[in-house]
Amino acid sequence: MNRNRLRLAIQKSGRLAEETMRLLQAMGLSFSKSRDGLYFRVNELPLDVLRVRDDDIPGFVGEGVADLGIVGENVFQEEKITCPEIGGVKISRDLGFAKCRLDLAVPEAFDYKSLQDLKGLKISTTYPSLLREFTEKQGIPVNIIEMHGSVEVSTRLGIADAICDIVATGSTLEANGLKAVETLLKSQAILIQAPGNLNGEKEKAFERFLNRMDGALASRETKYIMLNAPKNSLAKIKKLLPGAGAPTIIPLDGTNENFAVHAVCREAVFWETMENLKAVGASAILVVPIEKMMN
Ligand code: PRT
Ligand code: ZN
Repeated sequence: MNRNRLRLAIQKSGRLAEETMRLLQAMGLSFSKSRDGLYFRVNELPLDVLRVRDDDIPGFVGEGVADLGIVGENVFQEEKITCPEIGGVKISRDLGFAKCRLDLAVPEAFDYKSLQDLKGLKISTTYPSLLREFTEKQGIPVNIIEMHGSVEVSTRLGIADAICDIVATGSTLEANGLKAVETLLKSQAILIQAPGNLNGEKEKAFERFLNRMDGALASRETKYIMLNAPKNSLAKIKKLLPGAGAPTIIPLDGTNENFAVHAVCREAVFWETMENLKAVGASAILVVPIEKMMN
């Protein structure tokens, strides 16, 4: 592997893998397998992609094995507490996918009022460091049982009184007769960056990488909206367009009574927004995705 090429560590398979690849593809990147099959070479930038277990990503970036990593913030924060090398690693972007929470949960029948109720109890988790930090900060001593999977069944098995686990929709908790009572961390996929400066070539590659990533992230939410409206609706319509700068307003029929309004909306456009636009006089409303964007 050529050390003049930027290195990005991503999850090989699992909940982050697919969305991560989709983001890289949305950045216009394509890949060829290295001769030894250990990593992917990106064709468009001097960038190599290492595919590893997510738990190894913060450490690799901290030790400089990789310059960049894409990982869940929960894993990053957990590893950061135990590994001093990760101390200088920076979060450089929130990526908006793999959203979840690290929650404390107790059996449905548990009459939970406050964290005090967990004093001295057994809590099983795959995130012992975050749990220890949280309970110590709150001054609640607990007995932490570290597990490497199946945390959600540990109360039924009598291994623990409560659990501390990742929750997304909440259906796993529900299926196991548990209820969430506290949130320790809100998490999503993040781009992390090694401490220290990159040398010339890599610095340039990183800048291009970030520009493309920002473009891809922005265009994911951003929509192009077109509609027709009578003159007296224009002011109200401008106020309703979510995250739009100055829209383009074009007279439709030479009468200066009816106009076409075109705008780039930098926030999600919901059905409700369209209904509100219609209610103030807009018609023929079209919302179309933007494929690429660069500012
Ligand atoms: O093999 P490798 O070590 O790389 O992967 P992994 O098995 O350790 O992790 P993986 O692929 O399961 O998850 C990767 C990351 O996805 C996590 O670190 C989180 O940042 C994020 N993520 C997002 C989730 C979830 N959503 C999620 N729902 N990680 C785990 N879950 C599990 C959770 O542990 C629980 O068992 O799903 C269940 C809860 O889901 P709901 O929808 O029922 O609430
Ligand atoms: Zn893992």
